[in-house]
Amino acid sequence: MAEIADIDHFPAATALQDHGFVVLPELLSDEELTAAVRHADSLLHGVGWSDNDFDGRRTRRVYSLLSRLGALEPLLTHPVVRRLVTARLGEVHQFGMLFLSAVDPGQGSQPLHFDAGVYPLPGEVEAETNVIWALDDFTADNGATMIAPGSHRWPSGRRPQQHELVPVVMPAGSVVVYSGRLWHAAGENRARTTRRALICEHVLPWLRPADNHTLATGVEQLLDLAPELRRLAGLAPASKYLGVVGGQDPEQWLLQATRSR
Ligand SMILES: O=C(O)CCC(=O)C(=O)O
Repeated sequence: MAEIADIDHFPAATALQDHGFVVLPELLSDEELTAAVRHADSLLHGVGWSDNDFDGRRTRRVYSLLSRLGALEPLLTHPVVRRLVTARLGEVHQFGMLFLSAVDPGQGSQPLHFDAGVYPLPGEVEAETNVIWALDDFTADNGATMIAPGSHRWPSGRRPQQHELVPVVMPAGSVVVYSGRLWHAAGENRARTTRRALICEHVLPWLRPADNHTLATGVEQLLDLAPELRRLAGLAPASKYLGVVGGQDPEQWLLQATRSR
């Protein structure tokens, strides 16, 4: 089983660097977890199974969450997770895909992959650091994410063998933070209950994120977000010359444009 780190006595950032993942157990209070699960359920309500083998034909997914974060917001801004992601990607980075994933009973294993595989970059570039929040207990039977520890350092083309995979077993309210180069997949759900998770990708600021947050969220709702989230949604320029609007910081530009309406 995947190692569970005690953040107080274990350098989580070093574990993430060395093993390609770190599990932080029970970061949420009971109240935060209950509220997050209730909100996740309201978003998942009425959503059908995905229509493709990768997302899972017995899996329900909700994408583009920024305009309806509700009680999921504290998970996206959790200080320990933010610190770890920042340690990997630097102060300025942005969200990749953000989604809820409810793996229902009968769902088989997801195809193995590493998330940063969408970017044609050399292996030594740490382009992406991702986060899976367990909204249910993750068990070896109910579809806990399967990971191949250390695979973030494997040469390109090496794929995990079955015996190299371990389930990320963790109680609800815990989180696994992992490198975008770590091989993994949602596990098979052989249990009778659903495994719900919030999955948050983070990528370097000069990459195109998997989701178009500006269009998906809408300008008015971007402005309603907390400044930290707004900038994670892509409003922070990567540099003085990359990601600007007419030479200006997009957030400042947007604030001025809406003020002068
Ligand atoms: O749900 C999970 O455990 C992992 C999902 C995943 O890796 C993905 O869809 O890219």
